[in-house]
Amino acid sequence: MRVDPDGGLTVVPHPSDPAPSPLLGNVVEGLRHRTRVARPAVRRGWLDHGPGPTDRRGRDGFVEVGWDEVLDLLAAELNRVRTEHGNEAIFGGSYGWASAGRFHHAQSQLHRFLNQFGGFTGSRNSYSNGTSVVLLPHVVGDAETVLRGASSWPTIAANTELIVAFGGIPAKNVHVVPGGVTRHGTPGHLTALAERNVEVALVSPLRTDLPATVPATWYPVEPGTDVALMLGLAHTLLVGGLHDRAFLDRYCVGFDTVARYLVDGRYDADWAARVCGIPADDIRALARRMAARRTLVTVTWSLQRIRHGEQPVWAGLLLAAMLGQIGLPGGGFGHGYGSMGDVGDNGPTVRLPYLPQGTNPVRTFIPVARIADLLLHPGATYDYNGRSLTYPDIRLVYWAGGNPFHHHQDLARLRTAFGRPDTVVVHEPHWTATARHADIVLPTTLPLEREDVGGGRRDTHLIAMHRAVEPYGEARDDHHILAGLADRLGFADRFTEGRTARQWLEHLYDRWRADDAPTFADFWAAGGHELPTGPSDFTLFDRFRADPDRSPLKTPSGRIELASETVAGFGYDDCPGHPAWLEPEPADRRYPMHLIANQPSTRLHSQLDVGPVSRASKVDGREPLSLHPDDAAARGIAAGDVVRVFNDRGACLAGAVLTDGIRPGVVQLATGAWFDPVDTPDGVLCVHGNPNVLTADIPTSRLSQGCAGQHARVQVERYTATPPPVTVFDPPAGLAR
Ligand SMILES: Nc1nc2c(c(=O)[nH]1)N[C@H]1C(S)=C(S)[C@@H](COP(=O)(O)OP(=O)(O)OC[C@H]3O[C@@H](n4cnc5c(=O)[nH]c(N)nc54)[C@H](O)[C@@H]3O)O[C@H]1N2
Ligand SMILES: Nc1nc2c(c(=O)[nH]1)N[C@H]1C(S)=C(S)[C@@H](COP(=O)(O)OP(=O)(O)OC[C@H]3O[C@@H](n4cnc5c(=O)[nH]c(N)nc54)[C@H](O)[C@@H]3O)O[C@H]1N2
Ligand SMILES: [Mo]
Repeated sequence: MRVDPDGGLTVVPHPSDPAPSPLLGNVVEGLRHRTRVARPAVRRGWLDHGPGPTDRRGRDGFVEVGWDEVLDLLAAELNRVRTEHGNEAIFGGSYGWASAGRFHHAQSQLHRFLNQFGGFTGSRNSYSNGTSVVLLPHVVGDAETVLRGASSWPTIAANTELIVAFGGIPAKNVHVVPGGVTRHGTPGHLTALAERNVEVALVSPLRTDLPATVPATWYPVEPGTDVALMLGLAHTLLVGGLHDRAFLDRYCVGFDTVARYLVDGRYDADWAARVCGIPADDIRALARRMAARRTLVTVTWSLQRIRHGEQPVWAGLLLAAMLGQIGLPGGGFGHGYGSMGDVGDNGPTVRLPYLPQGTNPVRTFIPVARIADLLLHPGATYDYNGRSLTYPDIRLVYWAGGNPFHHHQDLARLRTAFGRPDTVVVHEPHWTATARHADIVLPTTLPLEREDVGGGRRDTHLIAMHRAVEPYGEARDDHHILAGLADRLGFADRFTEGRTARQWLEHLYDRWRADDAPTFADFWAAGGHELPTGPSDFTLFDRFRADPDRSPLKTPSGRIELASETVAGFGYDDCPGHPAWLEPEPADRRYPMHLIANQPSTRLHSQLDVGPVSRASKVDGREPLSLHPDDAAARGIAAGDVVRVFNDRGACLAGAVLTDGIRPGVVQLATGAWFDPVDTPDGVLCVHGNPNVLTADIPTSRLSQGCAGQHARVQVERYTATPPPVTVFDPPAGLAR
């Protein structure tokens, strides 16, 4: 970031970054946009009537109040809830991506605060890969083996002959890593694939899920049917004797169970073709190519973010095991190439400084995507990974650094759920939909308004994040806000340990610093520190391959479990004991189109949707919906038209973009347009284009209870009435002082 002579700001990429992220273009305008929260604000109904369930959240006006007053009110309310209902009644999971920076990480700050306050009901896993991290321990012992144990991009470029990429390798996603990326390496690695003529089988309804420069065959699969394709490939390998029996015997258990399933169920290429829409001859030919080459089977995280999302991951591992190349350079199985910038990256692996959070005295948690069920069904029991859990009775919801009205499914249902607690508290820099559904909104700074130490997973540098501008309005750092509350609640000394924010940075840095790293003062003055390089490839599967008896996996058998007695023992019909074809959401004649709600290419989730890069992608101010020209013609839709996308759960408006790079019958609407709801007789209408009004709030399965938000069944029509204006890029109406 550079401050220009006229006081303007310019984003200057790191000098060593070969491919700066286009998302940086949203930062400067987002910083001073009129949707910034300037002062603490309290919902009028909460001020007038006090805490309690209400359907007014998201509909009432707000009253601005001073910091002292709002912190007094909030401290008293925290005390009331703790005294009357216990700490378990506070939900502080607070899932979300907040912003870069190791100290001012909002969720870490909130968890430290709530732990010291006596604890809170938390959440586990992520929306990103919350299904895989529950499944994979049963199959390969731990999730890290797969998520961080695969070949690096240079190893792939040097060894791999064929990548079978389920979900593709979408270049739009690789600029992003939690905590940040100094050097964006993956775009260059993708170019290297093209130069080395690595062949890619792109399995996706969208042609854009692989850069056009990489040589590819496109298999435009029907959404949600990858498992059928995988089983058809596996069946072809099996009956053709193309599978590696020696590998399966030595390194896996359960193959016979799966083989019987494939044969008895006649899951052959002809069956697969009927389900997934790829011709049977193409499936058989692809299976033969896979067996003849050094082949990497990859599955993006999106494929586990659907109903029965465990299955594509398990079936992908099955395919790779049958090829016998797991643990060979550039072969085997990968998960998340193209989902996140650090997957396949070969940067350092050093630990980064972090804020100690202490421990949570409350053991109660939810799998993260069960937030609406938690609020709606206190006392209800449900299954999770072999356990039976009970939802506690939540009275206070505290969110800092996330946007559930971005990330959760079925937003009309979430609205109802947010009506249930007594009090909802949100720390936010912007008037997001979540802030608008809160009782108490506390304005927080953005990273450019404070000092921090930055670094992401496998990052090459630790960055001294200097302050570039003064905080907006009366915004305060999350840490400062929580310190003020801790002071009122009597534990400020424990929370701050007597340090200023700057002293915390120095303290965390010194605790982290190895002997050869510069002193904090030198690090701060230099603006950063290049981290020592780590191993370029992980060796978890290599070691297992070298000697499975001496380096067994952490599964019950020590082997790859292609069938798991543990999972079978849970008795879940929606996640049996081996990879299986389970019907997706049943087709509904009223909603014939498949919606793909994937990550946006022009922003990070909902963040900085007000910025120019994000806005430039909109069609007349509404989120673009991609559809095939044939589907458009059948509906009288022309490019640029406002369309209504709807199902039984709700509706949204979007702007039509026509492309033949999408499978007919499929439409694509990225996540992240700020939710802009209008109440209509038919239910909620988001006039801006947020797909989560359409997605179902269902778990992937009883095993992992993961997020299944990637898909929905919808209908699309031309919107002929005068479309209501998008108002969410203005501060909320009825904001009074
Ligand atoms: N339909 C559908 N839904 C999905 C997905 C999908 O594929 N389809 N994907 C899911 C996935 S993988 C994810 S990870 C989630 C992402 O969901 P989130 O992580 O909740 O989304 P963000 O928009 O990144 O929300 C971060 C919020 O933190 C705020 N913020 C930024 N900096 C600070 C700070 O310093 N302090 C505080 N207090 N706040 C700050 C931002 O303004 C923003 O509102 O979405 C999920 N939702
Ligand atoms: N620019 C940008 N990059 C991001 C993010 C962002 O918000 N913006 N978010 C980051 C985060 S938190 C995460 S978790 C990752 C998520 O990484 P992913 O979950 O992998 O990303 P998505 O873009 O949701 O999905 C990838 C592709 O899967 C394809 N797909 C969807 N359904 C199917 C299907 O049934 N079959 C097949 N074969 N393909 C399908 C879609 O066409 C989609 O483009 O992205 C990260 N990167
Ligand atoms: Mo994510």
